[in-house]
Amino acid sequence: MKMKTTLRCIYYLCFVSLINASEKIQTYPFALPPLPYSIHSLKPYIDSKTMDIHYKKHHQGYVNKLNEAIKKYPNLKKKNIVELITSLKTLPPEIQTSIRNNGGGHFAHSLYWKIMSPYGGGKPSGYIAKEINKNFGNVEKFKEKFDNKAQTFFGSGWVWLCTNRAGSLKIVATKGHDVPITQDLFPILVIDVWEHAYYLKHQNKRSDYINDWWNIVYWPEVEKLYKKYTNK
Ligand code: MN3
Repeated sequence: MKMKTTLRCIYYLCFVSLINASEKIQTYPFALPPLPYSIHSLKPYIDSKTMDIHYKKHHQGYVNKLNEAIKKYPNLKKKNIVELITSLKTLPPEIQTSIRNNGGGHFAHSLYWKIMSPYGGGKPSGYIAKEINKNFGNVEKFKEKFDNKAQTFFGSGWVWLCTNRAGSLKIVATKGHDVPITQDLFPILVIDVWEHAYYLKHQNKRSDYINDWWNIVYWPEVEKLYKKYTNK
């Protein structure tokens, strides 16, 4: 039993350090990650106003509330975002919901900004393309499956492409700000399907937003994350 617990601890520490290796380690007070492009540069696929409100109001709001929740707990101030959201059940009960929603929101949005770029779009290549072909048949079939999940997802949430350590890919949808990060599931691509991500430009037409979004998906970043998590 003790051996099992020890092994689990080692596994968890490896998992956290693997995540840390690819995420800039940040602890309290959390801050908005700098955008790797201007708020205007994802046009025409995402308009400036949507970017501005989404990044500076929505994401900033989650960051503020996350900091507010942690403020009174000195022992949590040393924990990074992955440690916080993967140890929810061990946190003080009164802040679990806030960390789940605002911490999850901070993690999800940080990845969302990172995997988009004005230089994005086109077809994936290299390891990630090979793995997409292996898991889904080809890129078109993968996109079809991903699109379908994103289009049919009811309400507010996220659709993710995740890898396990062995490099197998999986499309996962989560509600609200839940994040599919576990000891063997690492997110490498994500689309925000909350209405605030597209309503100003695309109104109720989520499928138009998804079609536009593929033009700004920055595959080199997706592949970079894939390689780090799978050690390729
Ligand atoms: Mn959002």
